[in-house]
Amino acid sequence: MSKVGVIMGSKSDLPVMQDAIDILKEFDIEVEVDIVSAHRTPDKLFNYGTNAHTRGIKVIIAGAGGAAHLPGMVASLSPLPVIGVPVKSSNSIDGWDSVLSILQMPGGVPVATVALNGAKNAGILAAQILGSADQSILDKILGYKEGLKAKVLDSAKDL
Ligand code: RP5
Repeated sequence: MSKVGVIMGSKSDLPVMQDAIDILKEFDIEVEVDIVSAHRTPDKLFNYGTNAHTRGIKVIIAGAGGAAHLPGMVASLSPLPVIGVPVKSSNSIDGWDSVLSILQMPGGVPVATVALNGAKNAGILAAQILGSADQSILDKILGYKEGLKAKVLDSAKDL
């Protein structure tokens, strides 16, 4: 079964990254969660980046804050698509540090960067990537979009 790897630089990122885990579980997608710090556990980062694709992970979601090098470094090591989540950590300069560290990747090493604290969208994007080759996941995405539409239409009924 296809898995999504969700990693974050610190356990302090978990309250934000939980949104990705929750939405993936809503789509019945298996999630492997780990803490991998680019700066504090560089060996673990290297092992994760070079091996994730060998154990059924198809997409990696990497969240980090501050000097957020985790998504980019994982992307440098892994052949898998990497989605980066800039986390607004407590000592951040309004989150711009996280956003720019993840966004401005050099040519050849893409990271699909979502909004600041946008872990939910990261989870949906990962599901969509898996869904492009898996009809049952694609059907769940279609259902999810129908739900979004219904909410908006319902909200307009009692204006
Ligand atoms: C980054 O530094 C982490 O991703 C986190 O967002 C931030 C703060 O980490 P802690 O000091 O809370 O462990 O590496």
